[in-house]
Amino acid sequence: MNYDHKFIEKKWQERESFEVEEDSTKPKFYCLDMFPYPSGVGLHVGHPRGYIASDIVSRYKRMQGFNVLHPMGWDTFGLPAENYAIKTGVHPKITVAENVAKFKAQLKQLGLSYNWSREINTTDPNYYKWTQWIFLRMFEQGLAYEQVLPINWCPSCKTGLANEEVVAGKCERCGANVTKKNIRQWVLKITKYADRLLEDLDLLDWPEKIKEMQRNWIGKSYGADVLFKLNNGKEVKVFTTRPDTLFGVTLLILSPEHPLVESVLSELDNKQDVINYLEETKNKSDIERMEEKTGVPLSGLFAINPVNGKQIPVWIANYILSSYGYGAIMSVPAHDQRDYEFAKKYDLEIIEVVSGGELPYTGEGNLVNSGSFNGIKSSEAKDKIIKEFDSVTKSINYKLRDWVFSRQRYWGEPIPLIHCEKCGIVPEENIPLELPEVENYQPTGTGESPLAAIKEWVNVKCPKCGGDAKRETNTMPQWAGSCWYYLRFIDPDNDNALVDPQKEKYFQPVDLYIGGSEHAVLHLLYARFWHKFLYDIGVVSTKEPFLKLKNQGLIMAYDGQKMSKSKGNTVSPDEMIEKYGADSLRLYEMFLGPFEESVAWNDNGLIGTRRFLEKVWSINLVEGNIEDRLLHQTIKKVTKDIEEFKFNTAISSMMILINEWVKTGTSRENFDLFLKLLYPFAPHISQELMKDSDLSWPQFSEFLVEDDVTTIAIQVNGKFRDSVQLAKGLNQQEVENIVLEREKVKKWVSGSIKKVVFIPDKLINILV
Ligand code: ANZ
Ligand code: ZN
Repeated sequence: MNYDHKFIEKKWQERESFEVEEDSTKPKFYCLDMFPYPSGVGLHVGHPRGYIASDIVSRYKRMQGFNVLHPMGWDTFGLPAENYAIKTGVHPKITVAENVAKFKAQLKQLGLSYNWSREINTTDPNYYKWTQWIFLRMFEQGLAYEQVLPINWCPSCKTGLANEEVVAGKCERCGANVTKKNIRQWVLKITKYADRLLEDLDLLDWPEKIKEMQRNWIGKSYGADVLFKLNNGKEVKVFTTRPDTLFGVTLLILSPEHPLVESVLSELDNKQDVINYLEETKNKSDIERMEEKTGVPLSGLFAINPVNGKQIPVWIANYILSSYGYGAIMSVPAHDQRDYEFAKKYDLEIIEVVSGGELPYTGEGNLVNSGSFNGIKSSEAKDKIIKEFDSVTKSINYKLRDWVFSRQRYWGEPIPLIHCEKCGIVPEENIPLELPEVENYQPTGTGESPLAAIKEWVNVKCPKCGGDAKRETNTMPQWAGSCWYYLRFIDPDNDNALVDPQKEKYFQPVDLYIGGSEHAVLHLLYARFWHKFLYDIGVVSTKEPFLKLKNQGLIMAYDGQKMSKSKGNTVSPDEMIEKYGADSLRLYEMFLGPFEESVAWNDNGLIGTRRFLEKVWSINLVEGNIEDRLLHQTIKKVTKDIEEFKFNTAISSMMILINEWVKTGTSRENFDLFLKLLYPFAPHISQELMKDSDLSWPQFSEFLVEDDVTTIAIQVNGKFRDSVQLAKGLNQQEVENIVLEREKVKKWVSGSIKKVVFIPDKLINILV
C-alpha cells in the first residue's frame, strides 16, 4: 500500500477533536499561540512555525495526562482592513470574515490540535463588549484620562500613534515620517504600573532579550531633580542622573516645546532667531532632529547654578526631548557626549569636574573644581550634593510614557463614553456599544474619526441627566483586543462576566506562550499592564498572564530575504501540503534548525522529511519482542528535546532510529512505541500506523539506556589531542579505525604507527 497522505490526513483531521473542560482531577496546561491578524493574502510557510511547535507541545502534554487548553482566535481590528475599505468600499467586516475563513482552512490542513469551539474574534461585539468593559473599569479608577497632547501623528494614516508604534521615527504601519500634532486624546496610565511591570519580570521564564527590552523601555533611572532660578524670576526644573557633576554645568538647555519658551519670547534680545528656530524644528521628525544637534541661545536670559551661584546661559536645542524628564537639562559638556558635541559646535564653556580621562569623560572618579566636594568619589558625591542643597532632590525617572489609547479611525472598538455639557464625561454602560455603519471610511484628517460624521450615532441623550450629549468618536487602538484575549478562551461564551472566576483559577496562567519577538514592547507590555489591572480589581488571580515565553525564528525565503508577497518569494503551505502532506511539512519546519533561530526555506529539505515518513510507512515488522537499546535512547532523547524546544534534534534522532530499522526491521510493540514519539510531530501518519490506541507518552527503560557510551581520550605520542564518544566495549581495532579518521588526530599522525596503547573504554595512545 502506498503512503497516501491526502487520504490519511483528511481522515484523522475529521476524527480528532480537542475539546477540553475544566477538570479538577487533572493538571491543566495552557498552551497559547499569539493569535494572528488574518491578512488578505493568507499564510506563507513562515507563519506556522510557531503553531507547529505549540501543537507538538500540546499533543505531548496531553499524552502525559495534562488537560491541555490550546485555543485559536483572530485579532481582527486594525488598519489593513480599513485601508482596504477606503480603497474599495468593501466593509471591513466582510474582508475580515473572508480572511478568517481562509486562515482557518489553512490552519486546519496543518492538523493543528486546536479547541475550535473556543474560537474568538476581537471584532465580534460579544467579544469587544468586554474590551469596552475593561476600559470603563479603568475610566472609573482614573486610569483612563483625557489629555490634549502633542502626539505622534502619522500624516499618511491620518491618525495618532503610540510611542511603541513609532519605529526609528517612522510609522510602524506605513513607514511615513511621524510628526507631532496637538490633539485631544484618551490616555491610559500605564506608568502607574511601571515598578510592578519591571519587578515582576523576575517571575517570568522569558527570553532574557525580551525582558531586557522591556526593562529598557520602562527605563527606570535614579538621579536628582535640580531647580534652576532664572534672572526673570521664573524657575526651570531638570532631571539628571549625575548630580555629582553639578559644578560642571555650563548651560541650561530647554526643548523647543518647553512651555517656558513661549512665555519668554517677548523678553529676548534675539526673538526673531528663536521664532525661526522653533519653526524649523517643528517641521522635523524626531529622527531628523537626532541627526544633527542644533540650538539657539535665549539671549538676555540666564540661570543660576544652585550649587555655586554661577550665572549660566539658557539655550534651546533639538536634542532635548520634550517628553523625557522635564524637557530641560543641565548641560555638562565635560562629562556627557551629547553636551560635549554641542559645546564644541557652538564654542561653549567646558569645565571638568570628575577626574579620570579624556573629555568627555563619562566614568567615575574624584571630583575636581567642585568647591568643598573636591577629592570625593563621584559615586559618593551624588548623595552628598543632594543632602547639601535644597534645590537638589532625589528623584527617579522613567522612560515609559502613558499609553495614548485613542485612534481617529473607524475600524476599532468604540470608546464607550458620552460627553455631556452638564455632567461631564459619562460612561456608556449599555455595552457592547457597536460600531455603526458608515458610508465613508476615510479619516477626516482633522483629528476626528469617520464616526464623527454620523450624526444619528454621535447625538445621544445623556444617561445621567437625559439632556443632549455626544458620543466619544475616537476608537481604541489595534492592541486593545489582544490585551486580554487569553482570558476569554477560558470562558468564551460567558455573557455575564469576562471570565468565570472558577474557570479562571483553573486555567490561568498561560503556561507556554509562543509568538514572534517583534511584540517585545508592544503587545507583551500592554497585556501585562491590563492583566495587573484586572488582578487589582479581582478579575484574575495571577500576577502575570504568561509564565513561559518562546519566540520562533523567522523562516526566510530561498534568497535569504524575508518572505513577502511583494517580493514574490513566498511559499504557500497549501501547495506543500498538497504535494508532500501536512506531516512532512510539520516535520520539515521543525527540522530546519533551532527553533529560535532564523532559517532559510528549501523545498529539497521537505523531500527529505517526506522520504523519512515513507521509510516509516514501510518498516518491516518482525515476530517476537526485541529489546532495542537505540529505541529507548531515542525515547529518552526526544522527551528531553521536546522539553527543551530542540525539535530539530528530536527529529534527527528519530531518523537515526528509522535508518537502523530499515536494515533490521522491528517488532510491532517497538514500532508502536516509536509511533507515539512521532505522533506530536506527525500526528496523521502515526495514528494511521498505530495498533495501540492508547495515546500515552512512552517511558524509556532506565536499564536499556544506561550508560552504554563512554568517552575515550585520544593521545598521540602521549599527548592529549582529542576525545570521542563511543559505544562501550569496542575492541582496539574498532576504536583505532574510528580515531584515525578524525581530522584532529590525522594532523598529528604522520608516517607509520609504531605502537598503540589501548585501555578499553578509556584511552587510546598512538605512538608514531
Ligand atoms: C546632567 C548630566 C551629566 C547627565 C552627565 C548625564 C551625564 P537616562 O540615564 O537615560 O535617564 N536628559 C534629561 N532629560 C532629558 C531630555 N528631556 N532630553 C534629553 N536628555 C535629557 O538619562 C538621563 C540624562 O539624560 C540626564 O542626566 C540628562 O543629562 C539627560 F555627565 O544631566 B544628565
Ligand atoms: Zn448629562
